[in-house]
Amino acid sequence: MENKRIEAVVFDLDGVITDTAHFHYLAWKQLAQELDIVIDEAFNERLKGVSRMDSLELILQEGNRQNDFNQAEKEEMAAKKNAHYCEFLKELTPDDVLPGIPELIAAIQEEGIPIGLASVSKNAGTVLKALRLEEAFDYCADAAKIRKSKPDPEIFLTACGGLGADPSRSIGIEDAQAGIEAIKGSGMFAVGVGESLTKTDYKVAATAELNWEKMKAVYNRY
Ligand code: B16
Ligand code: MG
Repeated sequence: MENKRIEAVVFDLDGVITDTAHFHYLAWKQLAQELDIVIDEAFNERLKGVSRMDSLELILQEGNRQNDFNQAEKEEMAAKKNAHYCEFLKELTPDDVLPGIPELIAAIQEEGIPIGLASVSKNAGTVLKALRLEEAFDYCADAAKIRKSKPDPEIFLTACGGLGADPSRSIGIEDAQAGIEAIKGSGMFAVGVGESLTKTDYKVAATAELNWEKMKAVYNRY
């Protein structure tokens, strides 16, 4: 069977390239404690792929404090959380790239397929730098310019646009359900990392199982 053309592969960052979710969690937990709001790791699952301000809203709702603060106070709280988070990022090294990712990137590069990043994190550049992966990405969507959080397809469409790729001939890789919905909404082929994900076109349990040849075989049958 003839291979179908792949015009781009677009990666999510947190949960696919590296596990910064735990740092986000610790930083939010610290802020939540100051507000007398209790959050746990199960709640943190709901924050994956959700922007900083939207995450804050979810946390305030969790503590029934959504009407207690004005916009300026909310921005101050979000900045405080980000300062905690940036402290954790100082610990990040290339050893924190998730298993299987360097091999996958190398295999895609070998075929000359452009690689993009679709992270809603405004710290994505800092994270890629700490992982020494900035060179691997041909285009990173700028989180500051994205108006709608995942599950809206905007960030994946922006990444494909930046790479000059047709979304219907491109692959997106995500670990969050909101991210999978965003990929599908953009018309791309959705690769999911995580057993519990639904609506994926191809799913693996962990990044170590992300095999380029297998992924292409499923894409070709799609
Ligand atoms: P920041 P992704 C997302 O990254 C995280 O999953 C999410 O928990 C976080 O709130 C969001 O980035 C914004 O991050 O506060 O650094 O701008 O999964 O889209 O790579
Ligand atoms: Mg993610």
